[in-house]
Amino acid sequence: MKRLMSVLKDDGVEQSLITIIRTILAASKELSFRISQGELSGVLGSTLDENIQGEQQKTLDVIANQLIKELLAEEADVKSLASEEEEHIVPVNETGKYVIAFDPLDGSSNTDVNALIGTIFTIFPAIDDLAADDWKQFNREGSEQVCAGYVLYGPSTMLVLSTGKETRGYTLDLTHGGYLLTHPVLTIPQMTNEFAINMANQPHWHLQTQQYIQDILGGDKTYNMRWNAAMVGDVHRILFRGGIFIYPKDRRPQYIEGKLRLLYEAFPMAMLVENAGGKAIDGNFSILDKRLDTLHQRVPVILGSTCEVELYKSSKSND
Ligand code: FDP
Repeated sequence: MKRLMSVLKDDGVEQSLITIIRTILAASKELSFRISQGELSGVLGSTLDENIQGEQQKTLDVIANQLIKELLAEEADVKSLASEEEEHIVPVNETGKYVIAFDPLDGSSNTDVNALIGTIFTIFPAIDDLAADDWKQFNREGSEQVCAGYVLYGPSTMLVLSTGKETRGYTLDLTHGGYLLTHPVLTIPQMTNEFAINMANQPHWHLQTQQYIQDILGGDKTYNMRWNAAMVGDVHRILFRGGIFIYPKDRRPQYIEGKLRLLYEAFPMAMLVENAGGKAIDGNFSILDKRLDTLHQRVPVILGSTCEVELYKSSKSND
């Protein structure tokens, strides 16, 4: 089995980008170890603080953020960082070639129940004539990403990564401590009978989502519902088995633009899904064509098997 580094070299990824990916993964290995120790590691539970999104922070959110930030801050080729857990962007190095955004711990509500959680990240080329502390470093379109990936801390730790070509899957080999290529090309099956949505939000949905769910449940095909409460877990299943993941906007004031964050959740997942032959939209438009307007901007996310995403898109949306 090939090691990650030789796959990246064969894919023609430039050395400075490889070094940054390696650094993120060094943090992921440390996190994987601590998470696997569960209660014994002393990293579970909540802090008494809230993050910038007004959500209660878990101890692991804070540790993961600190670890990734500190390791990346030592890299000469990193210009700026953005994180779900940081209100503002973090300037690193004026001459850095890349800017990186990450969700240090996706699916926080799963940490205390020993269920799926992950780290999501995205990398853009830095803009030379903007300072490292200028948030416009991230005022970008999804299609400008040069690398997107996530690490899933599950029964095994897996990395799913794309540097512009195929979306590939790697498994952390605990015997030598490196990621090995176990899934050279991930291709999302087009036909599916699985959907992932938080059905408890149904009373608040707009017509498009109501219509789509009503149509598939009332149609000839039998569907199954799956919900991990962690986007990484749901997207991972879809990359392997097909299906559709929906986190729509709804009528509640705090969900007017959905729940998920465009920069460090929707952009990277959209790149991984589209490079695996699937589709990712906000209901009408491609997520990769969207431009980030504010650092922690939210967006509705509908992604997965192309046919199913197209079906959602064509559902009535006149409200
Ligand atoms: P979490 O808040 O636990 O970090 O990132 C947002 C997210 O998890 C997604 O990973 C997940 O899909 C979603 O929120 C879960 O939302 P619900 O609370 O509606 O289940």
